[in-house]
Amino acid sequence: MSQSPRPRALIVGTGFIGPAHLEALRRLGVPVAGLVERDAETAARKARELGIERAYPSYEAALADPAVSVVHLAVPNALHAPYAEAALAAGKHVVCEKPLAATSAESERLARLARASGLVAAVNYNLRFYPLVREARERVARGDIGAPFLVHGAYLQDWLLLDTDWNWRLEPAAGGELRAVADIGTHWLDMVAYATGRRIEAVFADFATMHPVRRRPVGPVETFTAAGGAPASGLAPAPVTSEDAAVILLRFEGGARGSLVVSQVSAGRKNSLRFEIDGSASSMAWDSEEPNSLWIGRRNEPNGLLMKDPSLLTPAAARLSAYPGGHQEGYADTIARMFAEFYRYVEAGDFSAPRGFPTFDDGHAEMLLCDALLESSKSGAWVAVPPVKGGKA
Ligand code: SOE
Repeated sequence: MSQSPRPRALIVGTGFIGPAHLEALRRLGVPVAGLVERDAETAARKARELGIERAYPSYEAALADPAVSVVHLAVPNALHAPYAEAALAAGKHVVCEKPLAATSAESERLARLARASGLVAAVNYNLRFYPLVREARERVARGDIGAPFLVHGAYLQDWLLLDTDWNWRLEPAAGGELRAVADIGTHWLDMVAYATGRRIEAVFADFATMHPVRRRPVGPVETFTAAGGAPASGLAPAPVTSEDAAVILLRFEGGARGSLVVSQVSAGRKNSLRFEIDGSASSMAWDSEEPNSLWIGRRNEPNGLLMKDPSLLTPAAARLSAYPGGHQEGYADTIARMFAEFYRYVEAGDFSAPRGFPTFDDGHAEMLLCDALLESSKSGAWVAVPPVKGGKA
């Protein structure tokens, strides 16, 4: 019996995260049709470096190729909406980096278009795919911790600590009006809503910009590049309007309260996402820099530390562990697991089935949260977060 060919992927953008998409696709055996970069020359160079067969001269040329069936968008945030819309219009499935769009008006439109398209559209909140994050979700759902009381934690980085640190994310035209909150805060918010199974209904936010004026290198800088002194091209003063950090209070559906500190200026915290969920029966805590253990807090018995070992996990979490216990899995594995779920779904072909990956609706939900956070930071008051209207995109 002949099998239908596997869907072929297109990678758009090869900065920090595009190569991570490529690595995950290769690990899953998904064929990559080619890549698109900001210009034909860069595309040809990157294709050579990454061992990709084809460099398309433009995004339009790639979308016109019937060999491409899934578009991976790893481009600056401002391009997500126009590029995702063009991909859907060309009949391609989409995996878009987060945040889904630069504004909630754009993400609302994308979610609507995705729903109407009959295609499959995902937003890469890959961190949900850590086995022990899934384990936390399963344990909350089966009642292990009782009623969630408190959800608290932080997402801290230090790669924008110095006033000479620069990246496109600092430019509202490329990154959007919000920065630390949209870039990493939404990962945390998505993760805890997913882990608790509870929507965030209201927020109170205090945003801070530690460097209102930075010294910007003349020329582009990749994400996570350390300053290491002035570049040969020189530095120019540049005003910054987006937040370096935020302190946030949360109210979850069902009554749980929460708090979150987001920062891209916390020395020594390279990429530290931590959360704790305290329930009426027990607590759980997880840290992305030690992702293969889940702390379990108990009142009348010794506390526990659950190591990632598929033989000890719930079936849903065990399925996300590619290796046996003691074999460390991390960030890159979450992307592979997320794409595995996405491509399994695309290949199964029943698009009315529930989707086990974050959809454009989930991406839009994060944009509505960002709006509420921004409004609260301006008004100094609690702001309600509206639910996503419609269905599952
Ligand atoms: C930069 O802050 C960044 O690369 C984010 O854009 C990613 O989503 C996060 O995983 C790591 O940090």
